[in-house]
Amino acid sequence: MLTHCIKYRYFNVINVVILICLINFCMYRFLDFPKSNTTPATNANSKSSVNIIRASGVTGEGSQSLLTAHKDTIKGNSSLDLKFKQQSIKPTLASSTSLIPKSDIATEAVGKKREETTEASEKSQNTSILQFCAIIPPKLYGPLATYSHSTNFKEIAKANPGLQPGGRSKPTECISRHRVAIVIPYRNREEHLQILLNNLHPMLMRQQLDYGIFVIDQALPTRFNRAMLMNIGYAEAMKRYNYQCAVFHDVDLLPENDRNIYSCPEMPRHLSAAIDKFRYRLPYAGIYGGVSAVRKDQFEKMNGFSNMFFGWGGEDDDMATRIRNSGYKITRYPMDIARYRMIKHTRDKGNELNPQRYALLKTTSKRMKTDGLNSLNYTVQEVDEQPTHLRIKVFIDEK
Ligand code: BGN
Repeated sequence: MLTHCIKYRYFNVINVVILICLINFCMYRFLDFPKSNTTPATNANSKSSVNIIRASGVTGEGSQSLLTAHKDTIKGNSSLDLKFKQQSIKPTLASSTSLIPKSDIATEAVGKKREETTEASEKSQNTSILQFCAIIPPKLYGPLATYSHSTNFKEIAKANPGLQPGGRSKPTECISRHRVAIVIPYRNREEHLQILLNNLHPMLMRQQLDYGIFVIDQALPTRFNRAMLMNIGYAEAMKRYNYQCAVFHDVDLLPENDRNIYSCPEMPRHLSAAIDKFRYRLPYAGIYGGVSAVRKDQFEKMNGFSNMFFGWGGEDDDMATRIRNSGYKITRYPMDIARYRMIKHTRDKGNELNPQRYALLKTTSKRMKTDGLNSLNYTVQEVDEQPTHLRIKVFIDEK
């Protein structure tokens, strides 16, 4: 009798367990409880990387893609370069196909050191309730159609709500991981600037950057000095905000993929590797012109660009040598991401080929300690806060 009772009680316990399992199953199956592997992206506070990311919003309504993260390089505690390969895309809407990213997504995880500086800035911004933005911005499209029409700066600002005077913006939904100064060397190309900003602002906002646009406008009559204007833009930007990173941007290059993130990874990055003018191929391995990104500490270690290249050509090659001499390496996103369309134009007056560039390039290693940020000399003539950018007009002397 006793053994019978014990058996019966066990039987009841088993029944209760089965019942609980059934209830759990029903709740998860039919009530759509959150599942742990569908987290949209890593939170900045978590130091680990996510392997499977459901990228809703990337491929358009009704379609989802699974992105698998591959750790490319892991060096101790330093930042990781993550490369995200798209595994499968099943578009359910024909109209959404133009928004489907057809290639690798590229972004970078932030190293421990950088996270610490961002955390410090969070405190100073008094935004402690906000979380850091996801490592992979959630609203990227991938390949982009470029806009070719020029609208005035006021209209561009109107079309991009949230843009602050002087071309400043940062996400409101989260704390940006990247404080980026975008520096555009400039002279007499208003239409191109309008076209560029029309393309750039929406993309930078989707990339959830904390950024400002600095247009450095060289006064006549001296020959155009692209590299020196970039040094000036860097110096002026750093006076105004605690930027971590600078992106140097030619006014005639329009990005064709918003996965080309305008932030600064572990090594200097040549962002415009594939330009339509060069049939989307690298003209030569060491090319560094067009659009490039470099971290503050690295740029300072290299003493910035040279100030001695007046006229067209060679200043980027000089920088490529500075990068190598400082122990860095030029990195690039895959060619289907680092894509740009160049606005067609004729050579500007005052920017003729620089005949001295070959001689200058022979002396880079000797010059770089004394020719650069530490020898920068210019006069600011005007600071003009436009709705879409800060235009700084400068005079530079050609000695
Ligand atoms: C190179 C220029 C670069 C320019 C690229 C692409 C020189 C130096 C003499 C070898 N370099 O020829 O400055 O970015 O073409 O246009 O002219």
